[in-house]
Amino acid sequence: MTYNITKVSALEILDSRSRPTLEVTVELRGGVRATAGVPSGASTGSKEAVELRDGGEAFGGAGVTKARANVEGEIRHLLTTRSFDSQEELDRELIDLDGTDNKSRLGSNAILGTSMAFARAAATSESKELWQWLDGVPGQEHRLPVPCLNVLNGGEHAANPLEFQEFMICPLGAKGMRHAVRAGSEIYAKLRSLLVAKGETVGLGDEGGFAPNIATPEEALQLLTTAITEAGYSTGVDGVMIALDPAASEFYSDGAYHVGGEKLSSTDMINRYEQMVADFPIWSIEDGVAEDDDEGWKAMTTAMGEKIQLVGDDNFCTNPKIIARAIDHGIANASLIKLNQIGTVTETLAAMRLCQQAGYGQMISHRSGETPDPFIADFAVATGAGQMKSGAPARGERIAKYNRLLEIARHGLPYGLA
Ligand code: 2PG
Ligand code: MG
Repeated sequence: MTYNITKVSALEILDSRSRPTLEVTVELRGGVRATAGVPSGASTGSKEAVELRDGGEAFGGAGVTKARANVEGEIRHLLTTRSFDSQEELDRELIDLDGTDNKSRLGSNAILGTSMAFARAAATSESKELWQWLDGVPGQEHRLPVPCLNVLNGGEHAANPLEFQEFMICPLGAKGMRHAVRAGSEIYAKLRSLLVAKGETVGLGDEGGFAPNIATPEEALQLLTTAITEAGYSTGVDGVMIALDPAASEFYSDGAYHVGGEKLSSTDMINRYEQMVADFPIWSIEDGVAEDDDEGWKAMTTAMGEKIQLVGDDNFCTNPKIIARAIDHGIANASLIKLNQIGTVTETLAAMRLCQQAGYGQMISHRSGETPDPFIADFAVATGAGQMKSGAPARGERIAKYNRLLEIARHGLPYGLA
């Protein structure tokens, strides 16, 4: 198949946190046109591909008009003056055009928006669903992911005292997508009524989860476990489990973890997690220790890696080179997968293939700043990752992804972790 691109444009739009982001549109010869929205994070890893922001007065410096100009300048010129045979060819050309290691010249936002919009346009031009068109991961069949629903928010995503960023419920044992979403929604509603009964606020964090005035992770875990059982679900791999993303880099300073007023060493922190796993139905912990605490990562993997999933996010940045090194060093046993951390569809797939070969799990992820674009839902199905986090079962930009999975589920694909 050869793709001829006739038009490329970009627009500065707002993300779900009211910060500017890019929307890119690609049109193919024949008139098929597709658009993609670029996500953006708050608790970012230091080695993520670089979003180009304008600086200056407008939007507190967060504008993306320079990135927009790059799409409508150099990128448009590249895309409309030759043809492409594949996503990979297009992405490689974009990477070469940028010429830096971290996409800082043209901007990862400009490059990713183009990469995603092309994928969608190409799929549409062949009358395929995006998940059917996208390349996958050899050894992983098309499948519907377990939704990991972030129902309690803290850290950088909320103004409450809770240091841990995300408390997710994961219906591992659901019969299918519809049951999983229903469980998520019912537990979310139960959690809300438990908070109201305690006289807590039910204001929401950036990812749509509640952000009550809770001080310790254990209190949050207790609440969540109560919500699961009172909503009528069992805990366990046949029922609903909990996943955490403490995003520990954000509460790590001066060589210590600052949690609920306490100062913990790496070893203390890991012991604390082991106690949490003993007391609560936790099956996955992401970024349990800080991005640059390599010794902590190794110790945590040795202590807990046989029992639960340990996901690298801030330390991995969906970067195949970094993940390869981590695998060699026995760090984590799964990777978070965020397209905008690395900046093209092709490199994201490369990161996942590497994980698959090493027996590492892959959790597809949204960002705290999102648009209604459900791209990651299709991407999760295409790659057979088996798990995807997209925030709470509330707020338009979060449910766009879950609702898209409900749509895809009508094709009768298998559900859950492989
Ligand atoms: C994370 C993400 C998404 P952010 O840490 O995993 O939940 O947060 O997009 O703010 O980096
Ligand atoms: Mg994270």
